This record gives sequence, structure tokens and C-alpha cells, in this order.
Amino acid sequence: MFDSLKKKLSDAIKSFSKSEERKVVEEAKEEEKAKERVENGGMQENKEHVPQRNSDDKHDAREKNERSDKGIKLSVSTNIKKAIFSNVKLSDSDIDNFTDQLRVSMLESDVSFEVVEDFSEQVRSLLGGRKLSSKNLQEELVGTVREALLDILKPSANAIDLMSFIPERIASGNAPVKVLFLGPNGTGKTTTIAKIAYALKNKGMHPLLSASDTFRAAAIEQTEHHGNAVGVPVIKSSYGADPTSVAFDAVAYAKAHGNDVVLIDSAGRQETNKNLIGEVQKMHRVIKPDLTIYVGESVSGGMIAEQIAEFNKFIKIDGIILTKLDCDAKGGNSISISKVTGIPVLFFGTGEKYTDLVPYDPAKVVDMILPSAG
Ligand SMILES: Nc1nc2c(ncn2[C@@H]2O[C@H](COP(=O)(O)OP(=O)(O)O)[C@@H](O)[C@H]2O)c(=O)[nH]1
Ligand SMILES: [Mg+2]
Repeated sequence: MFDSLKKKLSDAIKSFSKSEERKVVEEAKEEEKAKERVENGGMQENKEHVPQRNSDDKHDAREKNERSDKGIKLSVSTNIKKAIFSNVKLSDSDIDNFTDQLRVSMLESDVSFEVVEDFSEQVRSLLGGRKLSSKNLQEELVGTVREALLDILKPSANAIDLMSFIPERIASGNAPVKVLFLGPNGTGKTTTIAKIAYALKNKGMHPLLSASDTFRAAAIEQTEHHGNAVGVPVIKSSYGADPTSVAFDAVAYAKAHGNDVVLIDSAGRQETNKNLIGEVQKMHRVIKPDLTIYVGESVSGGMIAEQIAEFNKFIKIDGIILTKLDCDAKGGNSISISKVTGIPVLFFGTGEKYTDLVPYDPAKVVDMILPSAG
């Protein structure tokens, strides 16, 4: 998960902070040499050539002058130590250099261009107004990148917490709550539905599954297998049956048996397949799901945003679940998809077990991406 992005960002931060640290030391040495020249030769004008770092060291400078006035000469290493412990403000070109390195790391990891731009603007504005401790530069830069990432990942106004949305709907008399899942073939829809059923059941709800993928060989058996494994009923028909009628039966069964959530599977389809899109549109029209969730693979690179946008033209998608994050070294989609599509991410699938479902939480995503502090 995020292995390559994590490494790239970490390398970029490390190499930038190392080069800045070297600069601080070099400048302290230069300053010391210039001071020695002044002291030895009384060449006051040389002071103009002392590289001026944009530092917070006025107090230190005063102290140095006072000390040298008294004839106490600071050693080079003392000055270097002082420089290292000082606060620095990065110059505009330093910040450009740093954000360029970050931008490349993110673009190479499939983060969308507009999100990368937002992110680097955010880093730029944070660094522009900030004094950093040159001793802990690396940690401070990690902290800044963390803040900028949290900002681009912050939940949108239309964010949905499924695990509170469903009980709230039930409490307000809207049971059974109907959730329709759709998306391309093989993305993990059926597995994800089972994971959600498992989580809902553990929270005291009574979900059931509608085996509305009547199209693909073995899909019904697969849904039954998952239903048995997590201990929830599966409503099914035969292959080739109308998926809408299966969902309709599932809702009727839920009403009759007190099941408060109906999780509706569907056959995988491409956004370009008009017949299959028509079929799921019918299901949407007849069943009127409380929520429609797109299940897509995190690994599918830049094209997923276009697929979702295309689906959304036909059926309003309320939320996205990105699966197979565990197989995705880049992870760019998980960072950008919500901002690019305007549709919130609800969960990440992180493996094949029923517990491998992680609610969308910016702080957790950032923890997965950035090297831990220290
Ligand atoms: N590694 C990994 N595999 C997953 C994840 N979600 C689903 N899968 C696997 O992806 C394959 C397709 O899943 P399935 O639920 O049948 O996809 P569907 O065709 O969309 O219903 C199966 O082998 C699942 O075990 C995930 O988050 N991580
Ligand atoms: Mg399936």
C-alpha cells in the first residue's frame, strides 16, 4: 500500500532537507571565515559579502557581536552548532525546488494533476509563512507535507459515513435501507458487499444480500458462499433472471422478515455498455436505493475517474469504494479520486478477508503515506 509513493516522498524530503542542512553549515562556515577576516584585518566592508540567511538569529547575532567585542572568539564548530539550532525561513527558490520534487513524486504515483497542483500550492503557502528549525528540518518538512495532504484529503461536504448513515435511516423509520453496488467486472463488488454485511452485522444490524448478478457464471454461488460465511441471508433467482426482480424480491423478503438493510449486488459492466447500463438504470429507478455505491479498483490508474464520471451521467453515484489498495504501490487514485469526481470515498478494500475494509479517514491515509515522525 502506497509503497512507492511513500518511498518517493520520503526520498524527496530527505534529499531536500540534507541539502538545506549542508547549506546551513556552509553558510555558518562562510560567516565565521568572514568574521575572522574582519577581526584580523579590520576589513569591515567584507561584512557585505557575508551570506545573509533569512534567519531568526538576530538575538544570536547580537550575542556574537557582544562576545567578540569582549574579545571572546567563538570556534567554528560553535557557530555551526548555533546555525544548526537556529530557525530558517526557506527562500522562494528553495520552496520551488522542494515542491518540484514533491510534484514529481506524486505525478509518478498516479495522483491527478489538479490534486498535485493543489497540494503543492498548499505546501508552498505553508512553507512561505513558516520558520523551520534547521536542526529538525526533515521532521518539520514531513509535518508540512502531512498538513498539506490532510488538506487535500479532507472530507467533502457530501461525505457519507455508511456505518452511521444506515442506522440513522433505520432509526428514522426507513428500513430496509437499500444500497446498490455497481462498477466494472472483477473489481471486488461481491467481496466488498460481504465485508459491509459483516461490519453491519457486527454493529447489531440485520443485513441481507440480493444476488442481482444473474449474468456471470458462478456469481450466484459466490454470493451465497459469502452470505454463508458472514451469516446473512442471500435472496437469489436463476441465471438470466431480471436483476431488478431479484432486488425487488429481496426488499419484500427484508420487509417480511425484519431485515433492516438490503445490499444489492449487480453484474459488472463497463460504462460504455449501453444495454447493461440500461439494466442497472432500471434497477435504480424501480428499487430507489438509499445509496448507490461505485466499487472500483485502486490499481486502475488514471482512467477510473473517467469511468466514474461516465457512470454518474446515467446513475447518480453517492459514494466510491476503492478496492485492492493492498495491491497498489502507487495509491494515487485513493488520494485524488474524491476531489476529481466530487464523489466521496467511503471505504478502501485492503485485502480479501471480511475485515479488510478501512473507512475513509484522511489521518489514516496520511499515516500510510508518510514516514512516521522521528
Ligand atoms: N487483494 C485484494 N483482493 C480483493 C479485494 N477485494 C476483492 N478482491 C478479490 O478480487 C477478486 C474479484 O472479487 P469479486 O468480489 O468477485 O469482484 P466482482 O466481480 O466485482 O464481484 C476476488 O478474488 C476477490 O477476493 C481487496 O481489497 N484486495
Ligand atoms: Mg460479483
